[in-house]
Amino acid sequence: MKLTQKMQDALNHQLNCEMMSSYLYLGMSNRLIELNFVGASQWMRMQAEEELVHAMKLYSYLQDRGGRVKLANLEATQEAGHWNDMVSVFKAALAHEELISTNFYEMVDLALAERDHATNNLLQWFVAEQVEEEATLVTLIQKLELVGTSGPGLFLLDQELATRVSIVTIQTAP
Ligand code: OFO
Repeated sequence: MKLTQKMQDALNHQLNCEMMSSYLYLGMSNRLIELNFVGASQWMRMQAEEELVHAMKLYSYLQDRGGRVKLANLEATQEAGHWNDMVSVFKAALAHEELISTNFYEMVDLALAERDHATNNLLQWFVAEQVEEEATLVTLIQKLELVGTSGPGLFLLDQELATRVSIVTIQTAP
């Protein structure tokens, strides 16, 4: 069964949203370095890498189903300068993930309406992933609110965030 044009458009839109998520988190990672949170910056960089994996899942799926991949331009985030502390960065990330979750719910509605069970199956992986991503961010924000502006507390939390490892190996060395 071929993908409908509507479903192809939705998958391409989401593929580009995942690329944009990666770009957004890379900008956040950079901002966290400017704020001297090396661990949180590392955590966010790993998140940026993970979003690329999500994008590639959609990319491969479109190709596997005989669809046409359409890549869009990426826009740099305008808000970087407004994130003046760690908690506002993570709150912005949570707000972004909530939007992404809404996208997936709408795509599931479309897949069910079209009786496209293969796409629905793929989307269920993303729906579960979104639950995990939102829960992780909510927990982090709760910890940050608990710590407040305490220097030693923020230092320890930053160290904890530094332990996140990559799920992909992106070679940056020559
Ligand atoms: Fe791809 O999970 Fe975040 O956006």
